[in-house]
Formats: sequence, structure tokens, C-alpha cells
Amino acid sequence: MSEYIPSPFAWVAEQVELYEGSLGTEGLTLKDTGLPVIIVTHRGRKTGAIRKTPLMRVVDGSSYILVASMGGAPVHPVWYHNLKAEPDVEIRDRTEIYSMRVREVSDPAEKQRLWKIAVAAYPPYQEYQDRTDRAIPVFIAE
Ligand code: F42
Repeated sequence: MSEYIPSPFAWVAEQVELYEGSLGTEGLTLKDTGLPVIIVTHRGRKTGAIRKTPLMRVVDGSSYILVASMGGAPVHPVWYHNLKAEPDVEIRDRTEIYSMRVREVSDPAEKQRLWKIAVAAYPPYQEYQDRTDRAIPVFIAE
């Protein structure tokens, strides 16, 4: 069993603690927005430690769309690199937990279709993309 290392962002670590500590009955939305969040459990590519990253809940059928936006920051979030190295993840959506495999979406038509779904679920994603020079990566978890 690997060690769990909480996020160095206090507000993120607190959301994970509330969400998981309540077994998916509390802390389910992004502060001030009321919009739903999932928790992605994955592995640090260097430490091998367990990492837990809250992301907006964006669904396409029974798949989840993961958007590596990090508020429009100029570089990809660290979890992006972890998922590229180790694509097997666990997704907690409220009280349900799913074992899933992620892949980065590279086909332009597929990415455009999923991007529209993501922006409809969480409109700030478009502002984040407009604000940064990097193409914000999108994963699909199946
Ligand atoms: N972030 C998004 O990108 N998209 C979202 O839709 C999103 C929604 C969201 C909703 C609620 C919420 O509470 C947070 C939300 N966030 C969203 C923020 C998200 O949870 C992450 O905090 C954010 O994307 C930054 O991710 P990050 O992986 O860059 O986190 C940093 C702060 C971090 O944890 N850094 C660690 C550290 O110690 O500095 C490193 C963690 C790590 O994985 N280390 C690796 C290891 O091996 O353990 C090494 C990695 C390497 O290659 O160096």
C-alpha cells in the first residue's frame, strides 16, 4: 500500500478530505459555483505515492472528461504528467468509485467535441484556454 501525499494547496487538500472522509456525501462542489466535482486518485510518477486531485465533473455517457486547465496557468498541472506515465486511475463520483484508464485525446475532431461538452459543464474552461498559450490537455477516462 503506497503512502498518500495530500496536495500542497490547502483548499484542495481540504476538499479531498471532506469529500472522501464523508464517503462522497459532502464537499461535492467547487466553492462558490455549486458545480459538481470528482476526485481522481492516481500515482506520482516520481514518488510512486498516491495523489488525489479534485476536478470538475464532466461526463460523456459513462466516460469522464478530465481537463488539465489549472486555471489557465502557463504550464500543465503535475497530475497531467502523472496520468501520462500511469493511466490507471480511480475516479470517485459522489458515493461511487470506478477503476478507469485515461488517455489524452489527440484527435482534433474528438477533442473539439469533448471540449464543447467540458465548456458547457464549466464555462471558465474557455476563459482559461483564451488566457494561456498552451493547448489545454483533455483526457477521457473509460
Ligand atoms: N484543476 C484542473 O486542472 N482542472 C479542473 O477541472 C479542476 C477542478 C477543481 C475542482 C475543485 C478543486 O478543489 C480543485 C480543482 N482543480 C482543477 C485543481 C486541481 O485539483 C489541482 O490542484 C491543480 O490542477 C494543480 O495540480 P497539480 O498536480 O499541479 O498540483 C500541484 C499543486 C501539486 O500537487 N504538486 C505537488 C507538489 O508537491 O508540488 C506534486 C505532486 C506530484 O504529483 N508529484 C509527483 C510525484 O511523483 O509524486 C512528481 C511529479 C513530477 O513529475 O515532478
